[in-house]
Amino acid sequence: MATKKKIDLDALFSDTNTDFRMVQILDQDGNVVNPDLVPDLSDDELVGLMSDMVWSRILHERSTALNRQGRLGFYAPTAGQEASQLASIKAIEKDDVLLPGYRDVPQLIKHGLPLSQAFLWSRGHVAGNMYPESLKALPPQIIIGAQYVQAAGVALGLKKRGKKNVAVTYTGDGGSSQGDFYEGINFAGSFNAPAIFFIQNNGWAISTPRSVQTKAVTLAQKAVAAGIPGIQVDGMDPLAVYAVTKKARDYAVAGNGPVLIETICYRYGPHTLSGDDPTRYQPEGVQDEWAKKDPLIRFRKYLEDKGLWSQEKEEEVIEATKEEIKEAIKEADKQPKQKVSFFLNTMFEEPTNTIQEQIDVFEAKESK
Ligand SMILES: Cc1ncc(C[n+]2csc(CCOP(=O)(O)OP(=O)(O)O)c2C)c(N)n1
Repeated sequence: MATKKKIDLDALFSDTNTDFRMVQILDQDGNVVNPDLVPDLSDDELVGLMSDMVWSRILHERSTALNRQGRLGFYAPTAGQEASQLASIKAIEKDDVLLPGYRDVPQLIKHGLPLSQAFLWSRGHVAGNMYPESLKALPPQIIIGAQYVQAAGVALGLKKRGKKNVAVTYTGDGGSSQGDFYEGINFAGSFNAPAIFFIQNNGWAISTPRSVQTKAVTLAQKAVAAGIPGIQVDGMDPLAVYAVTKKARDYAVAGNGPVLIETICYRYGPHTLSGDDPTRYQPEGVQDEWAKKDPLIRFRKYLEDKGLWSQEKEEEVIEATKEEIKEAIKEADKQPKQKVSFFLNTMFEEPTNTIQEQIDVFEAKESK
């Protein structure tokens, strides 16, 4: 039997990389399979990462329930993608600029958006988009792929201002077929702009399976045409996602240009809660297969073996998260109902003539 070649991260970050093997550190049973790549995280940081993933799973469960009760609006499920989302944002600094997609609300909250505002965004309330000065992020993008072009621009801006920061953006496997995707990675590559582009490959773009998304064997290899590193990582493995993101950040901040990262992951349940039914397009048993690779299961096992995690600790995090959600909903409920005139008034610093006309019409209606 041929001996398996060891993965060398430095070689993968070479811009002539043609090795797109999936980087994995923890297998699905929580065993370390690539000891050389284990990131240098303290016990507290490891516990913090697990806590963030548990927090996100509970946020997902509560958001689903609140949506069903009519207390939230738009919601795109995140369960299954915790390692891809929370471990990547953990490797990002507060002054890095985040450009999320609609499924990336957990990263946005961890980057500094108050949870109550995330709920307002879900309800379509403009107040959900009024960010604190300290939050370096744009609101979640619904137009798939569009944030890639914006991220290239933001990254170039950071570079021109001499900042040691990166722009970070996420799209899905479907988004990686958009024109904006190619324009974004190409532009950022041309200008050596410090961007980290994530493709969270969860296997489906609504009902379109990955198999018909592209003939390319991996999505990471799309980086080759842009002349930038493309890395495929196990998106159910928090340690691998963290290690690769950290390395990508160091690489970009050092002036080498952007990196494309494909995380292989899965979303449990529907695309959004707006009527999608995955049982109509996903073969039976797929979800059960992915459940065995669950990021929480493998990381729990890894931390328990180290004596860093327990059932009691997990219960504590769950209770604290539920309390945090309860308080945030109360806070969101305090926001006055959105008037159309308020919405229009926040579109431009100075309303255009036609917007002003509409503001006048709605103000007159609203004052009755
Ligand atoms: C430009 C554009 N075309 C179509 C849509 C409708 N749409 C919303 S989500 C989606 C699928 C996206 O799938 P993927 O990029 O794989 O991300 P996922 O939702 O799986 O995270 C589509 C086609 C859109 N929002 N924007």
